[in-house]
Amino acid sequence: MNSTMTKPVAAGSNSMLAFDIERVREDFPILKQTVHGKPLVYFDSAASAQKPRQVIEAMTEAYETCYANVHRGAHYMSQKATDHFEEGRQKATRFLNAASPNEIVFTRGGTEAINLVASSFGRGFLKAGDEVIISYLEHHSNIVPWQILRDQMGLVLKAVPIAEDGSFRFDAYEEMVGPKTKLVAVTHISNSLGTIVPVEKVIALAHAHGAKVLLDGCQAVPHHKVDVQALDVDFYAFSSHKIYGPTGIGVLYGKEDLLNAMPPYQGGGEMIETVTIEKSTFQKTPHRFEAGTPAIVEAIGMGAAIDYIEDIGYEAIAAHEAGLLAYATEQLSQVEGLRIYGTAKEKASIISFTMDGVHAHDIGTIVDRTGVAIRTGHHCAQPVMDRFGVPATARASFGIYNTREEVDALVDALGKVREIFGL
Ligand code: C6P
Repeated sequence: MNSTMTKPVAAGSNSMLAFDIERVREDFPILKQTVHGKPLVYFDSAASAQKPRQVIEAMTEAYETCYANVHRGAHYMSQKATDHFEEGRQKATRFLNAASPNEIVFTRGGTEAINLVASSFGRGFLKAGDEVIISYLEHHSNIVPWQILRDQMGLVLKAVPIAEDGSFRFDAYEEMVGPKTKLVAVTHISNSLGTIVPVEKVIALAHAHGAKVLLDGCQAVPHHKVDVQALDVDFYAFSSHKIYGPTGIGVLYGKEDLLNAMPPYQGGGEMIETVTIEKSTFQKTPHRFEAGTPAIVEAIGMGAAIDYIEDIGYEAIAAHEAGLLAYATEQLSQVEGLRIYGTAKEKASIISFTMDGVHAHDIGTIVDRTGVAIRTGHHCAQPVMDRFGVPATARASFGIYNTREEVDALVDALGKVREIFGL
């Protein structure tokens, strides 16, 4: 271990006095594992991030001390569980700087949050001939729901192309958006290339045409502070498991008036005011959209993950990850025959690459034998692969616990790939 691992790499006003990578790594028990006899190097945080002890302990404690169903029982334990569950919503409110907890709808994850908007806003506010704009950078979760809705309702679906460096073609978007545009649904940061989309400009232009905006923030919130009020965005979706929290829960942020005007998404317990056999009336947001028993302990765990990120501070996280990305880009660029996809000036925490003469899956398998975990394939973003004419890439994605030494381990492993393939 050399000195760069122990040196504080950043200090921010809200952050720990100094960002201490060793201390951060201590929080993640899984990082002590060895894989194939080698220390685990986890470069797959975009697929799902590892969990700090603080999250694991908060969830264990919830099961051991305050578990019951929420919003249902008059008994002590149900009220205690409800308080902790709703505290998770308060934390998510603070996390996104939403105006009210009523704007935070718990979902199963980012995918369900987007489907909720497609289904509910779509049925409530769109009609045949209306236009929805997405982009070629999208994860399948922000493509397929709109295709389904298009086919059901006769909508027109348009997609903003990607430039050669992987950036969002704002010039093309300017041409595309118009009076028929009713919704712009784009990613905040691309999960396959790391491109940061200029969402402020995207939102301003959409609003100038009277269109609403949904941002898919799944790949953004692990890395950047998001302020939904400053953005003036209408909907924002993210998953807990990518911010060091548990799976099975995510958030749909929506402006309160808009959510209250939207029809329910699913019917069931807890989302109603009254039910007779003839008809039902519905609660206001957020309960209107939360039918059935929710992910109770997961909401508590997500709250702990939010606390964890905020304790470290986004300033420190961004500085650490930017340093890592720059270092990894420089080191990987020196590997012969390696091509990086997505070189936009504004990008975060992802390096997607191919190697001449080697399939991405072979890269993944060989580096795994050295303990390095990366994702290979289309990353649920096939239109991005098509844009660059490749079936798959290898993707290294970075989180708060990664180090430059781990990048060196990846570079060594790629040397082995070249050796095995006789390159
Ligand atoms: N991307 C990746 O390896 P869910 O699966 O609902 O938690 O999140 C879906 C999703 C939506 N949008 C973006 C930008 C995403 O990155 C993801 C999840 C993971 O890149 C798993 S496919």
